[in-house]
Amino acid sequence: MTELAPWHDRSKGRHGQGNGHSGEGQRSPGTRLKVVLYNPRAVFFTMPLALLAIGSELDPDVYEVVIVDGRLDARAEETIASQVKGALCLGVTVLTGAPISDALRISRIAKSARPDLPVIWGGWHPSLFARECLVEPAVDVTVRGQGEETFVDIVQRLADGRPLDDCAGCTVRLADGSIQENPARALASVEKFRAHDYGLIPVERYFELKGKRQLDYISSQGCNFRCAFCSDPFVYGRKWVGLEPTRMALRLKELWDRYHFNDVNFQDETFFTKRERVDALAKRIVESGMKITWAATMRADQGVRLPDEVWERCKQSGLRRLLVGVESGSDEMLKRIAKDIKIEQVFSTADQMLKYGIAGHFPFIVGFPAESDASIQATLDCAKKLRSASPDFLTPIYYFKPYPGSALVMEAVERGYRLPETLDAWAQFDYVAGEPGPWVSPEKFQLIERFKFFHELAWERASPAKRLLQKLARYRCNNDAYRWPLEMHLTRWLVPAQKLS
Ligand code: B12
Ligand code: SF4
Repeated sequence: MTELAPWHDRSKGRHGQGNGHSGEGQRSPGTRLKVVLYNPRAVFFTMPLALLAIGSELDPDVYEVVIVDGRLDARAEETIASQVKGALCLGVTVLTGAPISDALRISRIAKSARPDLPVIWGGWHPSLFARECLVEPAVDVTVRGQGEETFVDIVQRLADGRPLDDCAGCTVRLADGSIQENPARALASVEKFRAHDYGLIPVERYFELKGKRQLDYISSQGCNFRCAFCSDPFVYGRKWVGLEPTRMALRLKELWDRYHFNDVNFQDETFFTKRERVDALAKRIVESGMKITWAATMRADQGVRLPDEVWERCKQSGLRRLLVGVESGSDEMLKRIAKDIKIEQVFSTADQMLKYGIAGHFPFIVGFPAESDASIQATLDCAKKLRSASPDFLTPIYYFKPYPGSALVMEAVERGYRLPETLDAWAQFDYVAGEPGPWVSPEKFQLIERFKFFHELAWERASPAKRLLQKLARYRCNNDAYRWPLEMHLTRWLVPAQKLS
């Protein structure tokens, strides 16, 4: 850095009081202070809810929030370089994997346009690697976990020229170049926060890119569970906070009147954590007269405990699809990964979904460290049983990848597994595609890939042209006969696989 920014040191005064700051980003009477936020490029067009959350929390009378989304703006570099002129700071949301390289690129561009600009990273990767992200000179501050209060605090301090070295919830590079991790900030109730201001983003553009009028909405943060492959317990400490249902239904109705969406995708980790909340929300949606469908996440144990009248009300209010993480078809493996569900609960929940005509997404993971062949086979059998129960039940199978911050990864690291060590290496880390970890043999990998292909084809709603192929696929699946997969090679040659991350 060419100049040490004022937030580094407590002894420096407010802007304009001889702190060496360039003066850009200060507020003159009648003008608002600009805060620029960036969402890195990604494959899907989910609305940038993290940026909506932190941007909406800033007082609109004082701050002008500009959200730039790399997925919407083909010239994001130029937009950022020009937007950061006169801005108070740049905030970037960062997921582990490919989004890191775009986040790095944009942060570096911003810094070269404005060397004095504070650049703040938040989101899942900085929450897991707060210190490591600060090795990058273009990043000045990282925010850990829930961001609303910490971001408001940071922005106000920057506006006042106050230092960040006692700002809870963030990690900062100090004036002497050392990195200081400030104490964590307690998880606040999401009810305290302002309603998300969708006016900060071009909602119609997201509808267009998604190809449907689907609103993304977040109704809670965190999760009470402890799955050993997931980073949520690490980031949110097994705590959960959710919006109160009556107010949420009113907010949704206001948004419906404004944007005329016909579907809501609740992006919560565990939407069904409090069944009374979901029940009340479903009732309010029905009473509001909104004509919508909705999709959300549910754990299999929650589905089993959900009374029939709540299933009924959810369906009536538009519930169309549930994502139920199964992870493994082996009860023994489920125990090992601390999923705290049983396979029989998955099937009971699936039965309820069939009964109420609700589609399902049941993701699985194979190739956990030292997973046995029998355990993998149990997963394939379970996926087959679910998938063949309905063409509306999808059973994607992913390979275990070491998600940072999870208990399984810490275990693997203790046993010698090496995680990427630099931000650039993390950026290369592909969670979804690519080779499985060292825990799946090449033969197993081949079998699983073939299984995935035939099993998907066997039970989909096939067009008449595909019926013959489908019959053949069913024969293969029913007999576990996956040798000489000519149909697979031919199809993949004609239709290359979609990129997922
Ligand atoms: C939508 C979503 C996506 C979208 C992202 C769209 C976008 N905006 O670019 C897409 C589909 C692209 C995606 C991709 C992936 N995702 Co995803 N995704 C989600 C999901 C469901 C919702 C995210 C969200 O908007 N949350 C709502 C906001 C309000 O919460 P938040 O993001 O946590 O933000 C808060 C704080 O983190 C913080 N914060 C966040 N950003 C910033 C920035 C600043 C400046 C500050 C100050 C604070 C701050 O403040 C916010 C408010 O409190 C989450 C689960 C969840 N419920 O969070 C998973 C989740 C984030 N994804 C995850 C994973 C694993 C993936 C994938 C690997 C694919 C997969 N298997 O799902 C890829 C990885 C990315 C890649 N390599 O491409 C993991 C986390 C992984 C990680 N370490 O980054 C999560 C937590 C799911 C899980 N439990 O496993 N994902
Ligand atoms: S996998 Fe789902 S239920 Fe398990 S800890 Fe993560 S968010 Fe919670």
